[in-house]
Amino acid sequence: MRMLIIGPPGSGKGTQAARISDRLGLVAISTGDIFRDNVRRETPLGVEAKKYMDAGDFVPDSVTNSMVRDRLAADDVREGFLLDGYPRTAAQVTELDDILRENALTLDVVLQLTADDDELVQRLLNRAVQDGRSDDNEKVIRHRLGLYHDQTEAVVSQYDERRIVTKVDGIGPIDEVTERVMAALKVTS
Ligand code: B4P
Repeated sequence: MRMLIIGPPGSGKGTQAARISDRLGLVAISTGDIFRDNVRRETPLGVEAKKYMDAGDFVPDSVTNSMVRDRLAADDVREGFLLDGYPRTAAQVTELDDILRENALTLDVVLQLTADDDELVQRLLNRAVQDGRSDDNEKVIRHRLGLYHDQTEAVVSQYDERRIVTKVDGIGPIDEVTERVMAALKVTS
């Protein structure tokens, strides 16, 4: 299966992506995780990305697209992948279409996780206490949510027109959300 997981910050993308990739044996690729790993290692990509991430802005498409292009050219994704956090802009959708066409791959499912803004802010403020992520403070969280509504919802609409979106309610205990995801993907345990 080749799938995307899309949702607002805090909706459980990273949380559920780890569980889905475990259960289905898919290679999970999170652009946020790749950026954070580069920030930690202080690579040139990390130094560039950190400026945007700390402000809650999208890392520029030029940087993000080439990173994803390289990753999707690797052999381990040919049998299936779960892309988490990409695409987030209309331009990234176009780029992903090109990358998949060049690698003779198609997309099967776009999983959309939903949750309301107040719940999302609360979850991310909790994560700030637990993990100390530099982009989890209320001002930056609200900015990230605004970007999701302004730009990434349009991405979901594009995939909706292709009839490949499966919507799952992300509210509730994490295990319950996982079961909803598996049911929506028609995977039996
Ligand atoms: P991401 O790493 O994608 O960060 P995120 O949107 O906050 O989601 P994440 O996956 O981490 O959180 P989750 O919902 O699982 O991106 C970070 C930054 O990287 C972006 O702001 C941007 O700057 C940059 N970036 C990434 N991709 C990019 C792209 N394509 N283009 C440009 N820039 C890009 O979980 C959140 C919290 O909620 C966790 O603490 C979790 O424990 C909790 N939680 C999850 N499910 C829950 C549940 N059911 N109930 C209660 N709590 C729950």
